[in-house]
This record gives sequence, C-alpha cells and structure tokens, in this order.
Amino acid sequence: MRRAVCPGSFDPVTNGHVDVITRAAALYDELVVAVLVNPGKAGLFDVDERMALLREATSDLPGVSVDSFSGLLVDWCRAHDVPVIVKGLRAVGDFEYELQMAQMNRELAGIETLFVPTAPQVGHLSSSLVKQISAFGGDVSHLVPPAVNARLVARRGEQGA
Ligand code: COD
Repeated sequence: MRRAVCPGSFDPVTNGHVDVITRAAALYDELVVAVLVNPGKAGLFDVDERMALLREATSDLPGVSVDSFSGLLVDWCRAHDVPVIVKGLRAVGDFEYELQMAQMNRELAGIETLFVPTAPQVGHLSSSLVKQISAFGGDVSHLVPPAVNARLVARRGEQGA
C-alpha cells in the first residue's frame, strides 16, 4: 500500500491545492491531506472549517482523506506510517524553502518529499491572494472550489463588506 501526505495551511483550499492533491492521489493508494494546526496564527477559517471545505473539494477523489496535525510534520508521518510528503512547487521562490524543508525532514526521520510542479493555469494562485481579492469584493469563483467561494462570500456578508 503506497501512502503519502499533502500537508498545508489550506486557509482556504484553492484550485491550485486541488490540482496538486488530484495529481498526487493518482500516484498513491492512500493520500492524506493534513491541515496544520498553528495556535500562533489565527486564519480566516478555523481548522475544522478548512477540513470540511477540503473534504467537500476532494469528495470525488478515491483514496483521499483529510486530517489535521500540530507540531512537526515528520512526527505525524511516523505516527501514521506515511513515508512520503507531496508538495506543490509554484515558482523558484517556493523552491529554496521547500528544498531546505525536504532535506531537513529526510534528515530528521527519513521521510522523502515528492515535488509536483504546478499546472500553469493555477501557478499564480495562493490562499492569501484569494483572501485579499475576496475581502475587497473581487470575484474568486474561478480560483477556488464552489463551496469555498460560497463561504468567502458569506464571510464577507458576515463582516458587513
Ligand atoms: N500550485 C501548486 N501548488 C500549490 C499552489 C498552487 N497554486 N498553492 C499552494 N500549493 C502547494 C504549496 O506549495 C504546498 O505544498 C501546499 O500546496 C500547501 O500550501 P499552503 O500555502 O496551504 O500551506 P503552507 O505552505 O503554509 O504549509 C506549510 C506546512 C504546514 C506544510 C509546513 O509549514 C509544515 O510542515 N509545518 C509543520 C512544522 C514542521 O514540520 N516544519 C518543518 C521543519 S523542517
């Protein structure tokens, strides 16, 4: 059984994340999408909501499940017997930091990292840009899964924007 994890903040999940998850899911029998619980950084959506949106966005992908983790990713990998981390690579800027983390995660626990190069049509996408555009009333429906777009629009309404 080949198993891997796609970790991230996913605040919220974008079409760029879905692309990487979809392609990783085709390579492994089981793929866990793991959301970082970061007590030092409040996101727009809490972890339960991020997980619910991820479940909705990946519901048609066989072998994909959603979990959360706190602390070191390699500790989660060891505890769940998952030997591979899959990351998406957007630009050279991503690469330097991602390479450093990949090397450190291998040194810490022998966990390998597989990089999936972004699809050109979603390479410019990030959760932060999506949140910024949406906060100022821009349309992000073509950048995120439908449930995420609905939540972002509802959030804007709740905040009276
Ligand atoms: N196209 C392709 N890939 C994309 C796109 C896109 N448009 N957008 C995002 N991605 C990829 C990212 O490259 C990343 O691989 C993944 O999707 C998740 O992205 P984010 O932005 O939601 O998540 P990050 O980058 O904030 O997540 C960072 C981690 C949580 C993975 C990392 O900080 C971590 O592992 N933290 C736990 C502590 C730890 O173990 N640290 C490492 C010590 S060596």
